[in-house]
Amino acid sequence: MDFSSFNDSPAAEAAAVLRPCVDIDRWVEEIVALRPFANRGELIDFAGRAAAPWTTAEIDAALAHHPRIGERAAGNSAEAGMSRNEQSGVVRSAEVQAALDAGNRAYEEKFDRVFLIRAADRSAEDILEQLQKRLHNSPDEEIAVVAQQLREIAILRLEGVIEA
Ligand code: 2AL
Repeated sequence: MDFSSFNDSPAAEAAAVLRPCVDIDRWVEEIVALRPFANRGELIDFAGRAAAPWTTAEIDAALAHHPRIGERAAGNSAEAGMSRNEQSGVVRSAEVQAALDAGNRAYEEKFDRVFLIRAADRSAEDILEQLQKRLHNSPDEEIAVVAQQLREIAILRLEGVIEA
């Protein structure tokens, strides 16, 4: 959708564009309600600040949509397509894949949620390094990192769906 259509479209249509970026109601609703934005940059800036901080419950609900790193999202929803696209650049050797699998398991055991990282523009080695580092975080430290990663993914997706 182009920027001016996003500004002018009915609320439900604008919300439908935002929701696959991150499925957090408050985020979607705050952005929809603040339209019209003066320009695309203002929309993106506001989207980065909206509904901050997210609650842990909101983050956990949004995370349920994200496949593990190394797993291909199934289906033809907008969200699944975005996820496949983000992970498409993460090329890995069997050795790195095995380490990612073990790291994902350790992470889920410790934090009881899927390890989330902005995959776009990251190598498999970088993701593995971040995963191993984040395993040492306390739950409070880690939820702040997850919120930031979710925000980065949402903004990249938003930049992809709102054309200039
Ligand atoms: C993902 C995903 O689907 N896209 C992305 O950037 N990261 N998943 C994940 N577990 O980090």
